[in-house]
Amino acid sequence: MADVLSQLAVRLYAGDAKAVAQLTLAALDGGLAPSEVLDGGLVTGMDRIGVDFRNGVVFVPEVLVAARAMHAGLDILRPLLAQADVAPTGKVVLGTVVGDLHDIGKKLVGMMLEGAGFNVVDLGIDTPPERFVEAVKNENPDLVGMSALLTTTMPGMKRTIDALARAGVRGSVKIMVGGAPVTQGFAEKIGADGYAPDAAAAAELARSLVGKGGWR
Ligand code: B1M
Repeated sequence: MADVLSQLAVRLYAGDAKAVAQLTLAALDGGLAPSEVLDGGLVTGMDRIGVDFRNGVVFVPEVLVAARAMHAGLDILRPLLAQADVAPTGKVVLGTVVGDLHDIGKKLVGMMLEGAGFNVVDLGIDTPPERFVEAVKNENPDLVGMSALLTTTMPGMKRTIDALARAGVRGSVKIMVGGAPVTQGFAEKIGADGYAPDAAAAAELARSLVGKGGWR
């Protein structure tokens, strides 16, 4: 069975959705628990692609194809995990800030977070502060993630943090920010809890912000 899991991670890395679905079913048929298939196969494969993406070994298209393959496995596991009551790593409300229409990087971050076991609520693009506030109140997440690709929309991150504070919910979430023009210094200046330069680092940061360590 260990062989099926390592095959699963390899085929996920290669973006072979059909094989990932077949191997996920084979692992379950072989008696593995859904959580073992998730951790030992899907998350392991996503971890590898995340690290290689960060190191410039693979690029955006490969990550997108691998994430699609991960979904082929997740679609099979999701109902079984829900039945088994396996707790996710945490819940993240994610969005591109107000005025900003860029979403490729944010989607990658969302996929890596899912790969790290998070339940992701994606608010999409051009997300005003009030939408983040509403989502925090309704979804009760552990984390809020904001993405900005324009220097002109970065102030939307600070406005969102201020709005969360005014609504009395700032203390209930950790806030992480990212996007090409965003820096660690900017994140500190606006009072975010963390900054990540890329999608793999975002998943690693999210895990540490919820107290679940870095990569497994
Ligand atoms: Co726009 N654009 N764009 N654009 N665009 C940039 C960002 C720009 C740098 C191009 C340039 O001039 N060289 C420039 C910004 C300049 C600046 O402000 N410094 C720019 C501009 C000016 C504009 C417009 C104003 C152009 C115009 O209309 N005159 C306009 C603005 C629209 C708006 O948002 N209101 C505009 C529009 C567009 C398109 C719609 C055409 C399209 C977006 C399509 C889409 O996203 N669906 C687009 C694109 C594609 C780009 C470039 C070419 C590529 C962005 C991208 O997807 N990168 C970009 C130039 C460039 O970056 N080379 C550019 C790939 C992606 C994987 O990387 O998004 O950085 P990235 O995400 C990374 C990290 O940043 C990080 O992880 C990701 C994965 O590693 N990350 C996070 C991202 N979010 C994170 C969140 C986290 C943690 C990490 O925690 C929550």
